Amino acid sequence: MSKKFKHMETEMIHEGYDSKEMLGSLTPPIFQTSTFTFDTAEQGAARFAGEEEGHVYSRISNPTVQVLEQKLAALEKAEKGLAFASGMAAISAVLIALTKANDHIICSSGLYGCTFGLLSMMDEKYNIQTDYVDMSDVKNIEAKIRPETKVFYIETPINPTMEVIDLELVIHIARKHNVLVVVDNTFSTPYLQRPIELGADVVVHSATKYLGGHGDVIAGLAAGKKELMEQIAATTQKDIGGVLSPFDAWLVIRGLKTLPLRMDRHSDNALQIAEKLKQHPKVKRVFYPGDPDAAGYSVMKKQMKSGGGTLSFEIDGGKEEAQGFLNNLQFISIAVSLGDTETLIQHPATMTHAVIPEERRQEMGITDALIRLSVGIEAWQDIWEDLEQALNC
Ligand code: LCS
Repeated sequence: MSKKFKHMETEMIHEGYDSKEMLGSLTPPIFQTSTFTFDTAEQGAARFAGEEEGHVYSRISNPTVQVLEQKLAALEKAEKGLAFASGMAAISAVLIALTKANDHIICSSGLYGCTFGLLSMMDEKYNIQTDYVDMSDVKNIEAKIRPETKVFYIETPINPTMEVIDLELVIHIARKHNVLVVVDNTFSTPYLQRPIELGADVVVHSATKYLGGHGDVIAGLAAGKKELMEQIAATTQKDIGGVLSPFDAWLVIRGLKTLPLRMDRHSDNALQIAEKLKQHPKVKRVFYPGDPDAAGYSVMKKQMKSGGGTLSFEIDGGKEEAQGFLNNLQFISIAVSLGDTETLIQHPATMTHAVIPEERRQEMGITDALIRLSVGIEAWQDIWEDLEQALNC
């Protein structure tokens, strides 16, 4: 069902759900059931054969989860969405479905630590090799393309270095070489950036982050063309089975209603904090795509609504100084994850990206001095006050 609203703020709230179909319930009911009864044996057979529409079993489909899948498809301008038990369940289902043994993947020069872990495992088990490439130059990408190259896998902005990849450019190369493009849109959300409109084949999300937005759920999503998503649903989603529970889908649906409000505030706050950090003598470098002085600013302006709520910065010193600074904070929580209402801070080299071997981590720009800040929606002045006192300790 698509009501074709003109504005995303309205889509977030109304798409994918019709209260008239649910006894007038304003919010989607939570269908907390594992299975669905059939009127007759023949009806069960018809549903299994795909000859009759309807639910069978909640690992295959569930009405509450379906509302979220329809919402995501509408927001990402995709034909079909799928929900998973975590961002990693979504990413692994998509990448395993799109590749076979001995295929090749080209990835952005940085990415979330566990996605790096997944790609390393796929290499070890199935000889699916990944090249990590600086995608700012077309020549770097084309130099790595082989006949076995199946997928370009891109995070933009990249976790945690906040580098921005020019999607239009990379998608153009992919089309030329008949390669699929998968974009992890976790940091931007469809409110700020819609890769499928630019020609990407699949978008994946950790809905644990901004989409859920309240630090109370682990969830993943994927969206793309109907045929491709149906293939993923029928293979890796169904048979590996990392599906989302109805209650967790409901939490993400609730989170989505306020996503535009929260994202605007996250972005405004992050810009203020980036400006302040840049002026502090103990801060060596700040990485925030919304900063007009940032290397990726023009690409950000081209493909994103604003810079988003996450930034990183290098503190003067190394691991000891970074950890000391984190320990001096008073109300900002030391925690991984991002996109919550609360400001969260973490040390990627020893936390989210610790699984990446040191040499490669350095190549990715994840130094021991790098700190990642997920700027919450509190008053930015209070966030800055805490950061400043901790830097001055
Ligand atoms: N993609 C990105 C860009 C992520 O940052 C994460 C998690 C995932 C996928 C995986 O999602 P999950 O399975 O956790 O829902 N990133 C985390 C982070 O930076 N801190 O904690 C988790």
